[in-house]
Amino acid sequence: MERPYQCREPSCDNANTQMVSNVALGKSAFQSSTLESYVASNAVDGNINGNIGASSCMHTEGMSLDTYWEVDLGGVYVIVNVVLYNRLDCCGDRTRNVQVFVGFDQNDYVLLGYLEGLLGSQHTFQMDTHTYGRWVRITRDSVPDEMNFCELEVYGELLTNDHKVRYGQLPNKIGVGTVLRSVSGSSMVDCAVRCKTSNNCAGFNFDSSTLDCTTLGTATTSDNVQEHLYSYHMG
Ligand SMILES: [Ca+2]
Repeated sequence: MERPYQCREPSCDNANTQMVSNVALGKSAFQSSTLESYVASNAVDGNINGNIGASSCMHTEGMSLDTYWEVDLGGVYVIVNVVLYNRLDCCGDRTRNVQVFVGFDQNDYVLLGYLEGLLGSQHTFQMDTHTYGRWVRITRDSVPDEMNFCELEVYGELLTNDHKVRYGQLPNKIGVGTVLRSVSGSSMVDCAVRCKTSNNCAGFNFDSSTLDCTTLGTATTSDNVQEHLYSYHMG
């Protein structure tokens, strides 16, 4: 299944005709515990059948606030949205207050999606512009119960040089790299702190007219490191 990719970076004016695919399909998945044969990989097997009897749902064991499920996409992707398909034969109310974390690694998770209350049969978590990551983790806020859902799809495409933007123009130096996050309503000091306290941030851009703060960083690709000389640009 493919869906339109909404590219919003300056460097990809012609990219809106591109299609993205489910990059979680068949990837390595893990969960905090497993009930019987309902392993983590059941949620990335391409089958959205919501009946637990179809052996295509994941299921953790035991009541715990620390329950999680996660998938390693195997590379850094531009993530457009995440679609979660619930268990339908019973127990769908366990899938509530769902949190979607995205990270470059398992120590770098950032909460980027949240749905308060019941999920229903399925839900699409739209990611903000400049969402990059390799790992996607599902948890729930304050739900001390077993977790069971039947499929998780991550729509995106592999991060390449085509996604990188030019920024931080200083005399004789132009930085070329990836945007980590872009938030509005910031101050220059807040923007600097945001970068300093963020993993992978190598620089930032603060636009004093729009108050937009953009943090910039390295991507874990095999690109020539010399292309990623970052600089600070006080817009
Ligand atoms: Ca499945």
